[in-house]
Amino acid sequence: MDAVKNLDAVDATTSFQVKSFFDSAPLLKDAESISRKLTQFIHQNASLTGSEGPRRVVCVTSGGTTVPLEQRCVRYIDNFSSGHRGATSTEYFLKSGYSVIFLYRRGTWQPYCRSLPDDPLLECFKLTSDSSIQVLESHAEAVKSAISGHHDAVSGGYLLKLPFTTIFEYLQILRLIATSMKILGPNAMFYLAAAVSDFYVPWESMAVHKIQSASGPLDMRLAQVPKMLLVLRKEWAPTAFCVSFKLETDKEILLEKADTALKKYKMHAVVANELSTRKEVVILVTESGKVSVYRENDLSVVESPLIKLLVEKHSTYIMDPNA
Ligand code: 9Z3
Repeated sequence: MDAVKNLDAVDATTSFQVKSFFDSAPLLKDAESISRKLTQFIHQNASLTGSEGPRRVVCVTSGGTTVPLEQRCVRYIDNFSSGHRGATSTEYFLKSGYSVIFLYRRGTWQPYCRSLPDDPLLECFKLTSDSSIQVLESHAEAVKSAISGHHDAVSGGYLLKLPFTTIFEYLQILRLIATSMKILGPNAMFYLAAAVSDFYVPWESMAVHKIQSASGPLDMRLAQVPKMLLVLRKEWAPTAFCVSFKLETDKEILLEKADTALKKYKMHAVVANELSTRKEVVILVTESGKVSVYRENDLSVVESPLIKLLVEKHSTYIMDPNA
């Protein structure tokens, strides 16, 4: 019955494009080890119950995906995202009692590391005269809170971190996560803050070796990345609470685009943000309307009130997923 309903939801063209994308993507390295870690993490968390009911698990995606231009990749197209939104949101979800699967772009911001300088190893530590390592007093608090926050979350089994670089890795891992999270029913959430490429070069039509410049300007046709949000919502994780993000640089079209995403991809909420003000304000778009969410002051972050609101919306959803 479910399978019939699902086929109805995703049209044949999208299904075909999605299948071709995955069939032609380069094999995911470590797929077995990722699946093993996911199964263990999800089963362990599924067996935990707190005062609010079964423990909730959120998949937070963070950072931008790359699109390789060559199979032995020298050049690639990138999508802007520092990963600050995803890393900060992860901390607030953990604080709210969620467990987090953090799917992040290698080299981007990490949870609990926001107060550390750019090069923590070289800037926070010094060698003493007897060649032991010491934390500089100026960074001691930031280092302590990063180590203890991160250690508590990981060793407690509440935070699983999975890295990606390319669009191929991102979507293959997202599919593994989503299908593994099915057993959590409405206690699962997706918070899709990663900046995902809209266009890509299909693996089979990609140059194998470094593209040569001797032959003059480069003409290149990029294929469209199939719309995975609807597939996630309808097939991979049909009972999860799904939040996607809409990023624009032109604020005139932002809300209209967010509304379209909400309806077209059947999201439970869309977080609309403008590039230049993304750290100060976001707009939460749901079926019941639009709410502007501001950070409280220059020292606080917008993720604090945003996650609070989303946790409330998720609670309402858990009580009646079909409402
Ligand atoms: C976002 O809109 C995120 O809020 C940001 C966060 C990437 C702006 P930072 O990582 O920035 O803190 O530097 N993410 C989604 C961006 C995106 O690609 N959305 C697609 C779109 O707008 C839909 S999946 O079309």
